[in-house]
Amino acid sequence: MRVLVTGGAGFIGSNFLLESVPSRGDCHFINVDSLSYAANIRNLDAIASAPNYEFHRLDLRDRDETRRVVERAAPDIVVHFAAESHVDRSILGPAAFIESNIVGTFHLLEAVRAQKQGDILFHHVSTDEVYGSLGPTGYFVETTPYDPSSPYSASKAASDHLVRAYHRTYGLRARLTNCSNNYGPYQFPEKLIPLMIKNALANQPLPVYGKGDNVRDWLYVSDHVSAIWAVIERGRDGETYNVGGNNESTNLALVERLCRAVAHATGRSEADVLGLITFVKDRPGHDHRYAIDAEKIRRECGWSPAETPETGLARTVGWYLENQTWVESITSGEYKKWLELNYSERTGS
Ligand code: NAD
Ligand code: TDX
Repeated sequence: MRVLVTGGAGFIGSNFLLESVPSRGDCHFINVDSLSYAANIRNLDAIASAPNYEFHRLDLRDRDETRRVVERAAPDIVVHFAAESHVDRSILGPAAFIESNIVGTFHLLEAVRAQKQGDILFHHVSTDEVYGSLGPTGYFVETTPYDPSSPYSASKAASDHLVRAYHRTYGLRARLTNCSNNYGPYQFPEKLIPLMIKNALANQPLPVYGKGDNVRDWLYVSDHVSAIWAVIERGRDGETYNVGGNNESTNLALVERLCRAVAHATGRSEADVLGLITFVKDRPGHDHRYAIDAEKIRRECGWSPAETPETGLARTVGWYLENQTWVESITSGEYKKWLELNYSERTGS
């Protein structure tokens, strides 16, 4: 099987490849990524010279090059991770999200359509954010109407619709997964969990938006990887599968938990680390609660998460502690500019 992976140098794509390349010798993996700020090709050092792996730099915004690369790759399966993925960045600058997530997905779909597309399995990796926001009760199911709030989630919703349209119109063998918030190794520290661990280790403020009462459902990244394989191997064409960890937490409770874990791991007092929590101006259009009903993927594909919240968070804190040079290597001048842009107005500094 030839597996074309887009966005394989990002957080989830790296974890997907690091787990899949060594364990699936029957598959040849072709990783394409534009190497945006969110990517780090060094994540993949451990598999870079594996015989069943290759990398090509590709920006999906380039239609002709996308078509050429897909033609050369001749994939049996496409796993489409590539996207601009950070909600706050989409609020401060939506254009890149429209270009990469909507137009980029369109170029990829067109490139696949130009091939033996009747045979290619197109797995589209998407998010629960397309469904909008829940109140205090209830869960997102696969038939929940789309109601995206941010430019990021609207761009992902548009890409989901395009993928489904290619299934219905052109017979593309498409499958979609809409997953809740991931966490784990190699996550860029613009997202909540790695940002909080990084700041706590550096004794810097922990910026919690609003009152910290927004709820997210957290899933360890390896469980997302196993869900994608479960759908590739046992799912049905044209179907969507929600993926979640049944692990809801308010942001504040989660940050407090991370503070305790960092205090425990570094020998500092819990009060010192908890004292870094700082409430800052809220995110505009901030979705209140996400919660996933993952019954369909359990029933049809036999998937369930392997990590518990306790084991997943402990592994994640441990990984960031052991890999502080990784964090330093990716937090360049550009990252510092981002922190200034996103947080200075929030904190009034
Ligand atoms: P990420 O930002 O860490 O990685 C995205 C990767 O895509 C990067 O390597 C980047 O260089 C690449 N990319 C971006 N634009 C590109 C373009 N135009 N051409 C080629 N490559 C491009 O994101 P992630 O957290 O790994 O998310 C991967 C996918 O999973 C995304 O589609 C995201 O919407 C989805 N998702 C993420 C989460 C989460 O919690 N992180 C949850 C559900 C779904
Ligand atoms: O500094 C912060 N303070 C804070 O309170 C940051 C960065 C976030 N937050 C809050 C906002 C959210 O309620 O934490 C929650 C999680 O924020 P993010 O990590 O930015 O994730 P979210 O906005 O929920 O979106 C994520 O989950 C779904 C990913 O970024 C998406 O790619 C994925 O689709």
